[in-house]
Amino acid sequence: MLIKVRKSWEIRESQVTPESVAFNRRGLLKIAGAAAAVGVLSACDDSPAGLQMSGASAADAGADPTADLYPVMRNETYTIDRALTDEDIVTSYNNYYEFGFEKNIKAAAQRLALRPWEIAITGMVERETKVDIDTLIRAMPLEERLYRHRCVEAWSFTAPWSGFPMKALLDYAKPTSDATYVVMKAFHDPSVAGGQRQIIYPWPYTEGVTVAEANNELAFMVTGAYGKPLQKQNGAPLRLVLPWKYGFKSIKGIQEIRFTNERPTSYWEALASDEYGFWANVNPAVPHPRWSQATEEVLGTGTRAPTQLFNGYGEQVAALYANIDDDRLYM
Ligand SMILES: Nc1nc2c(c(=O)[nH]1)N[C@H]1C(S)=C(S)[C@@H](COP(=O)(O)O)O[C@H]1N2
Ligand SMILES: [Mo]
Repeated sequence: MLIKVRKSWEIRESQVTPESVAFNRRGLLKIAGAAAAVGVLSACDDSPAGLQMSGASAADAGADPTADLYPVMRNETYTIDRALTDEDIVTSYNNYYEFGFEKNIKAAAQRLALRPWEIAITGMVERETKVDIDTLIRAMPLEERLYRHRCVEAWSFTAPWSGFPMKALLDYAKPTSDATYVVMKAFHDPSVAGGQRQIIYPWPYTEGVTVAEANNELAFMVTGAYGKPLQKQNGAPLRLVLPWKYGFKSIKGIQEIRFTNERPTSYWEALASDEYGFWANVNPAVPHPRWSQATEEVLGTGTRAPTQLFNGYGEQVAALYANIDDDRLYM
């Protein structure tokens, strides 16, 4: 579906996702006067997504070069008290705004070529470098973890992710002692990602965490899911997963990892800082300005469940925030 630029009184929340509603209201209306005058602005002019399959590059038509690594050993420390969500749901109900503002971006995402793919390690590190994704994945200690995922839009799922602790990435990257934040940037290629042709969005998608959060045992760099290499719509070849934070922190399609001592402004924060903050820790007691966070729709079950503080991971992460004086830890 196209996202139309409506006058603010014409926007109906049921037609778009909450995150894109925020965008329409807070960002787009302010700065897209010219586009609005023309009438329609498409968030994804690749839609309907299914028409774009043939655009996939020959470069990655073959098998994933890391396929032999999967399945990886499960780390039983990270299990969950809920049933795993069906793979079909997790791989076809996605947020990936580069490819559109609806949940059905799976087909459009197939245009992204996954090889060659380099990860740039930049900023406050012993030595800035670029590493080929296959070299990096093969150098990392891969394992499987079962994690809950909680989107800020109040839906959730449980998935078996494969990947490596973010701490292992920091050991590899060797940040200097001055670095206090890790900033990650996604790929930027408007020729394959229709959403990125809307230049008023703050592309590339950017996210960041403190170095202390990155070193927390739960912070996980994901390269696979359901015992296979990660699919494009889930953020292949490399994404972050931070299970105690709202899902928008878990950036997909990473190409740059930058170490800095300045707190970054993330994508959603740039669009609507009064709705999406830097910390974004899950808390059922702190409502989003436009909806409650008390419960969540558990995908595939037809039921809602109570949301838990830190998405149930308080034991591992609460200490990170004990001495932080910021009343916006939970948005
Ligand atoms: N690059 C990028 N990463 C992203 C997003 C995005 O739009 N672009 N959406 C985020 C949001 S809002 C969520 S809920 C999760 C969804 O991950 P999934 O589609 O694998 O479930 O990805 C996050 N990572
Ligand atoms: Mo999300």
